[in-house]
Amino acid sequence: MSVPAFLADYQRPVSAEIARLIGTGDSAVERSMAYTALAPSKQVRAALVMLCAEMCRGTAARAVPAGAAIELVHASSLILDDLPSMDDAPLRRGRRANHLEFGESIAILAAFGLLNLAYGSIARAYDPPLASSMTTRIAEAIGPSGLIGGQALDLEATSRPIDFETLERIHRGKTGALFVAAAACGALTAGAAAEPIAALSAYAKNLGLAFQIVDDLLDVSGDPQETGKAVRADARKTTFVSFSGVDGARQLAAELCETADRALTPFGAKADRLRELSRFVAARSV
Ligand code: GRG
Repeated sequence: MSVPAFLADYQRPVSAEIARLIGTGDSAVERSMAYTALAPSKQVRAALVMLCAEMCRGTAARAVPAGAAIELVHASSLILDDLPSMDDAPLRRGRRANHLEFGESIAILAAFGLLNLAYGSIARAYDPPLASSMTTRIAEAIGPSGLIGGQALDLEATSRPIDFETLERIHRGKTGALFVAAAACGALTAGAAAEPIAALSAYAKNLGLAFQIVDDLLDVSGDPQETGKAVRADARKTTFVSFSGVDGARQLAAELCETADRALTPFGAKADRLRELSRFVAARSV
């Protein structure tokens, strides 16, 4: 299944904001930042930010800086994930990995540059109390109980067998945490109360894990022309597919998307785009 048509409406302003933040790219590190952050991608996480803002009577326009910041964090994590000391991946977003193009030192600096752009842009775009709530959520999502913790566990797991609970913990951290931060930040830009933030976070938590399970499926059977990544890059790892088989993993992703959709009940028909997003996540080929 290809991306929902409405994603393009969210991608355009987010890409423009990212380009504006990175600037003209005169230095190698800026070119390296732009190379990954502006490469063709789905920008699902930014769309989640903006859709969640709209869910809480906010506007997509006001959520653009938050969406761009979440995508900058995601791009930073992709550069780090591909490094030789991490997943050692050659291809990303249909291009040679950042470190192969710019060298490892510049790639690492570019990843830190993208993170700092993300925090700085939120601090400038929103009033201090809101900026503080959002940066707290993002910092928690990146930290030892989120992306960094998940990645560390993942690296340990390449040298030993792991159980299903550990596999789930790895990916709730590596992938799920940023989805949850995206949903919460979107809702926060709309001044949402705790209850809708909790419902949208529950949606995003399940969607994020489903997204990762389908990522594992695409690693086995995806088309590199569509995914922009090498296939069987995870052959050495325990994945949802090696654990549950292709059919089992597909079933699990579908169930998580159904659970995600149940969290949308309070929003009624207003949440139809989020339901379309979960249908896409369950069946995506990109
Ligand atoms: C300090 C930010 C930071 C991270 C350090 C390296 C690391 C810890 C974490 C790695 C997290 C990671 C890359 C998880 C994989 C998530 C995933 C499924 C990526 C693919 O996402 P898509 O399909 O890709 O949305 P596009 O290219 O469309 O954005």
